[in-house]
Order: sequence, then structure tokens, then C-alpha cells
Amino acid sequence: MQNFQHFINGQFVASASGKTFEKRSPLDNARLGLVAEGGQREVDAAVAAAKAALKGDWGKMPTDKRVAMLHAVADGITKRFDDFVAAEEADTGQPHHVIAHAFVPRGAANFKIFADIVKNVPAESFVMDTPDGAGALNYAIRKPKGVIGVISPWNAPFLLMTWKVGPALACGNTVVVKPSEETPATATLLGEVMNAVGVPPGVYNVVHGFGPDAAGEQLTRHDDVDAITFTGETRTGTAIMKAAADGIRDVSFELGGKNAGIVFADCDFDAAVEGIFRSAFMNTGQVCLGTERVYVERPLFDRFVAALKARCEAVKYGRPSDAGSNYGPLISQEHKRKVLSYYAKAVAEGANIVTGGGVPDLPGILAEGAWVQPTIWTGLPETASVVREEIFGPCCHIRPFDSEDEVVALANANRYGLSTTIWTENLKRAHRMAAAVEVGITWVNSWFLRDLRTPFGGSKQSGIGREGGVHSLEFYTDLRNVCIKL
Ligand code: NAD
Ligand code: 6OD
Repeated sequence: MQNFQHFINGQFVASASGKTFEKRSPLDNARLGLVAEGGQREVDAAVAAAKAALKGDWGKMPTDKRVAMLHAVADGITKRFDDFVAAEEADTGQPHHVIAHAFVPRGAANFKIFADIVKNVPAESFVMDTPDGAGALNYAIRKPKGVIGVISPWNAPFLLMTWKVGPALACGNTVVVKPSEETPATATLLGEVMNAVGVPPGVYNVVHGFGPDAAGEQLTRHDDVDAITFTGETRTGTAIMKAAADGIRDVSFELGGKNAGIVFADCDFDAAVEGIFRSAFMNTGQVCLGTERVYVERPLFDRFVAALKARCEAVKYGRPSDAGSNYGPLISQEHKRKVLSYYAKAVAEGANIVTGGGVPDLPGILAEGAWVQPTIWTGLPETASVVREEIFGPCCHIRPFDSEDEVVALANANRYGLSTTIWTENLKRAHRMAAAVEVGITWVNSWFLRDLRTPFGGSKQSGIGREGGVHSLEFYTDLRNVCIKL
């Protein structure tokens, strides 16, 4: 049993109310620990600490020293790599290789890369003419925005939280993080690294708790929070945007997706099957970039469906520590109920179930966990709820198509616009398709291949703004112009 406390002003503290909530394992529903349940008092204390730190050593720190400190944070994560991996595995139950090769290393990289970007990106300047002929010089300076409220989800908790905290701190801000109530572990552990490498108190704060009418909402409504960066459901984004309207606070939103995977008959077949398998089923389908809608050019359709089915039926359920296990549970019993309700809806809507559609038969205590089968459907109209709505589970609907125009129209006929993955060996077609799909991120012959210097975010109802590279600086700094008459 582990207790997770808030991290406020460099100290681990319980809630003033003494309130806690349980964290249960997704693997077997065992109680893992108790999490301090924050409320207004903890949010007030964390925001006050973050505001004070802006005036203290952190606010006065030269950029070079701040950059070096963030490199030390990254190194501190790497030094405690096994602890971070174990913490993330306990919180999410996901396979060891996903966490150890993707999520935790990315957490460390988020500190290094944005520190380097801040150090190396020049500010713009313009020399202008003036009537007296002497001219004037304009130059821009970037200042931190202030206290950033970070609200993060549970699906890749460490990667997604540090993806915001890294650039926010690199730009000289301070942060108050409200991690998902489902995944308290890595945000808490990061507090230990912050202290170990000498990050001043108040720069990084964590308040645990729930969202609506609780710590999350209280953070987004706090007068001294200068901007809010949020990753999570589109519906939650709507609530946060309303809260941010009071005080005209800036928001950056990475929201839901119902992404299309598009497979042309000229693709590298094995690579496409493997790519779509990853995009639909990695992390048990709990990836915003996942492809719950798959469109396959008709000549390849039957072969592709059969190959993906075989791939799904070969997954190895198990604990992260079990040798060879490559498929984990959903995050919680609540999410399992949601996903299974969609599995039932698919049946009611007349789907052909190619594989899955239920709960696997697992031995012993694992039967108590949040496991569901990887599931493929065919035969549904685009109006079916499982084809239109984000499920955020290990499932996809596959539909044949006959032309580029048709598949573009199908892919775009959705309120979300986060990402697409396109599989084709025809380069001209790849360019045409990438320009035609209404999404923030297109991958061709790949998926979730990330270069942190690139813009990342969603179109339509999948988000507001872009983060990544210099785009993160746009959100996390206040860009000011200075005009000097020469
Ligand atoms: P969620 O919106 O339920 O919760 C996210 C966070 O918001 C949690 O910390 C939660 O406590 C908090 N929250 C909830 N209501 C709030 C409120 N009214 N005010 C303030 N905070 C509130 O999302 P989730 O279930 O944790 O994550 C899954 C969702 O996240 C999916 O929709 C997925 O597509 C999306 N997501 C998007 C991206 C992206 O990059 N676009 C990445 C990951 C996840
Ligand atoms: O890689 C990233 O930076 C990122 N934001 C990934 C999002 C994953 C969604 O589940």
C-alpha cells in the first residue's frame, strides 16, 4: 500500500480535510493505495506557492541555469527510471515495453528538448523607416505567462503531463498540476526528482483530486492561474473553456479523437497490418491518436480484416511483469463499463463481430481486472454510434472503400479532427491525401512517430492551439514587442 500526497511548495502534504480516495489496480482491482483528495485549500496553497516562486529564485534565474536545471530533471528521471516505470505500470497496468521504451523516456525527453528549444530559438526583430530618416528598431521578447494550470489525463499519464510541464518550466513559468485521479503515481514521484535536483519550492506543484466541483475545476477557476493547458475529453474541454472565460485566461486543449486509418491496396501489406494493429490496440486502445475507424481499399479488404483478426487473437494478456505479455487492461472498472456498453451497442446496431466483443476468460485474481477483448467490427453504417463516437477502447470498425474521394469524405465526416494514418506506397497520393484530411496530424506509413519539434494538436473539436517545438513557446510565453526610436 502506498499513500500519494500532494506536492506543494516543495513538500509532500496531506489534505487539510484529511480526505483520501482509493487507487485500485486495473490488473486485478486490488487496492494499491490511498490518494490525498485535494480541494480549494490545497489549490489555493499550490497556486500561492507557484505565484511566489515566480518572484523568487526561479523568476530571477538566468536562462542558462534554468536550462541546466531542466536537463538535471531529465537526468534525475533517468536515474530513477525503474521507479518511474514501476509507478506507471502500477497505475495503468500497461505492458512493460510500452512504458519502458515509449512513455517514461519521453517524459525525460520533454524536459531536455524544450529546455534546448528555449535556449536556441531567436526572437524576431524588424528595422523600420521613420519620417526623420533615423529609423526604429523593433524586437520581441518572451516572458513567462505566470502560473500555468496543468490538467492531465490517465492514458499516458507521465508522457502527457511532462509534455506540458517541460515546456512550461523551460519558458520560466511555474505550474500546478492536477493529474488524473486514476493515475497519481508519476506526478508525485516527479516531486522527489524536483527536490533532488534543487528546483526551487513552488515551481512544480501537484494537487490530487477529482475534476468537476473539485480540485480540477477549482484550479481552472482560480484568479491567479494565468493560463490552462488541458488534455482530455472534449466535453471536459468545454467546461474548462467556460471557467477560463472568467479572467480571459488563455487555453491550450488536446481533446478527443475518432481517427481514421486509411489503407490503400498499394500499401506494404505487412507494415500496414502491423501499423493499424498498433494504432487501434496499443495501450489497449486508450490513445487519443488511435484509429477506431479503419477504411481499407476494397481489393485488400478481406485479406486485411483476416490478418488484423489473427493479430488480435494472438495478443498475450498479462501483468506488465509477465514474460511475453503485450496487452494490458483498461484503466478502471468504470472505463470497462463504458467500453463494454459500446460493445453492446455495436451488436444492437447490427455489427458483424469479426473478433472479440467481450471480456477474456482470465485465471484467478486477474478475472477481477478491467480487461476487455480487442474487438473488430464490420458492416456498420457511418451513422452507427460506435463508428461516430470516441470509445477510447481496443476496438475498430473496418469498412471498404473504392476511391480516394470517397475515403476522404468518409474520414472527414466526423466532429473530431486529431490525426490520420495513411498506408500507401504512392507518394503523390500520400501528399494529396495529407492535404485533404481535416486533422492536425497525419502520419504516412507510420503512426505515433513523434518529433517533439513539430506542431501537435487537433483540428475541429479535437483541440485548440498547437504545442510542440516553437509552438509550445507561443502558448507558454507572453510575446512582447519593444520599439526603440533610433
Ligand atoms: P477527462 O477529460 O475525463 O479528464 C482529464 C482530466 O480533467 C482529469 O485530470 C480530470 O480530473 C480533469 N477534469 C475532469 N472534469 C474537469 C473539470 N470540469 N474541470 C477541470 N478538470 C476536470 O479525460 P480522461 O478520461 O482522463 O482521458 C481520456 C480523454 O482524453 C479521451 O477523450 C482522449 O481522447 C483524450 N486525450 C486527448 C489527447 C490529445 O492529445 N488530443 C491525449 C490524450 C487523451
Ligand atoms: O506525443 C505526444 O506529445 C502526445 N501529446 C501524445 C498524445 C497521446 C494521446 O493519447
